[in-house]
Amino acid sequence: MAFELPPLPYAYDALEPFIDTMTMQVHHDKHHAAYVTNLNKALAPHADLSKKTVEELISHLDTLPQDIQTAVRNNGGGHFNHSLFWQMMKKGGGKPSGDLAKAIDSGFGSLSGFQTKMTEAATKVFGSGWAWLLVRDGKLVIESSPNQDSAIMKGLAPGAVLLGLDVWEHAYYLKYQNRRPDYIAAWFNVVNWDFVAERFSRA
Ligand code: MN3
Repeated sequence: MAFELPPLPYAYDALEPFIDTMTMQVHHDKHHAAYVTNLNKALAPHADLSKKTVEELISHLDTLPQDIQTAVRNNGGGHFNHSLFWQMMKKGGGKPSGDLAKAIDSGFGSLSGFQTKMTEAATKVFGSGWAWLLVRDGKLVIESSPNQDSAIMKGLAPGAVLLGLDVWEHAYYLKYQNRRPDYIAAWFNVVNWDFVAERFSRA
């Protein structure tokens, strides 16, 4: 079974004015689609790997045939990250509630303290990459990764990935050009906190 591009869980214009329609179209239909296509291409000669999930593949990169490790890292990582990313956003966003809100307050002082730290991590990514909210050793932590790397490539459980912010230029350049900080500030308006809370409760 080849991997497939999951449909966007809302309309292309749902995140306006924070994330523009054209960016969503190109990001989902072209960039994410290309990760899926290239992942399938890399796996095609390896029928024995066809039953694995993308999480299984990228959690054990060093067990894969050496000639496809880089392709699976980049494109499997891209597929895993973006499949989550679309669900991590929604129109209207909202606020963290319940146990997640408590954990954010105790970990970062407040929601605004969290936003400051997340903004710092996302701003500091040099070139292409992501900022992440993760559960590590039972605590909320903010980290960043280059390219399409994920913490699950280094042993973190997939469910411990709570929230991710894509700071590749393709995620914002059409609307924000070089103003990554403006994109980051806008993105907080569309964070799907219900989705994050649900992942947190299971992590
Ligand atoms: Mn992207």
